[in-house]
Amino acid sequence: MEQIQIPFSIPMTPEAFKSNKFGKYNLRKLIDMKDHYSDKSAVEKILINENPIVYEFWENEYSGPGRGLSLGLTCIHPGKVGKEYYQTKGHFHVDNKGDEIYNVIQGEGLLLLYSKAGKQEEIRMLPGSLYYIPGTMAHRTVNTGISNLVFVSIWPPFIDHDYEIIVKNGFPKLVVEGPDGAILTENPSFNYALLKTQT
Ligand code: PAN
Ligand code: ZN
Repeated sequence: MEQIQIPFSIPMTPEAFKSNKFGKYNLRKLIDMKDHYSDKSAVEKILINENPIVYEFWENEYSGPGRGLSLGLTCIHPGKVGKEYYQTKGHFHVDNKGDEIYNVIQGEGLLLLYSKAGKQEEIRMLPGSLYYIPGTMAHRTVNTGISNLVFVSIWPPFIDHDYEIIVKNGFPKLVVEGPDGAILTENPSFNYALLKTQT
């Protein structure tokens, strides 16, 4: 990929990242996400007629001299699979290395976090707020609103993402539609014991 000249500036919008071909583009449609929803029959039902975009993100890995920073932008579309809201796959940073910062630009959502040591947290995401994610905690974002959830992320370069344990085990909490909006429920398939075998 072409090295971006620094210094630079770019508007924090999906349109700007798209039109500037800024970073590597990743598209996640429902078919790619089918193992990440607990209601498998709801997934299959939607896929009979369509394969909607769940989220897209751009990643610009710094590869210049010295100690740079990588950055990206994520746009999660609004929507639900059964009662579960559209969400990212979520991942650990390999070797627990590399903290990360998210800055919400638009929309509303929830940031789900947990560590292999048993710590877990769920934080509301609102425009204008910044979120510090320790490298030890898996993180997933969920769009609980009716418009796109857009956020910028910044991380030290070349962090590898581990998605495998999340596919097997999910997150401790599910985010589902309640009578007055999003609520958190326990994920019945989540098993901390499975994590003990991981480093
Ligand atoms: C983010 C995520 C992005 C997409 O840039 O990679 O929001 O989520 P998934 O990677 O879980 O599909 C980040 O946390 N980078 O480290
Ligand atoms: Zn991350």
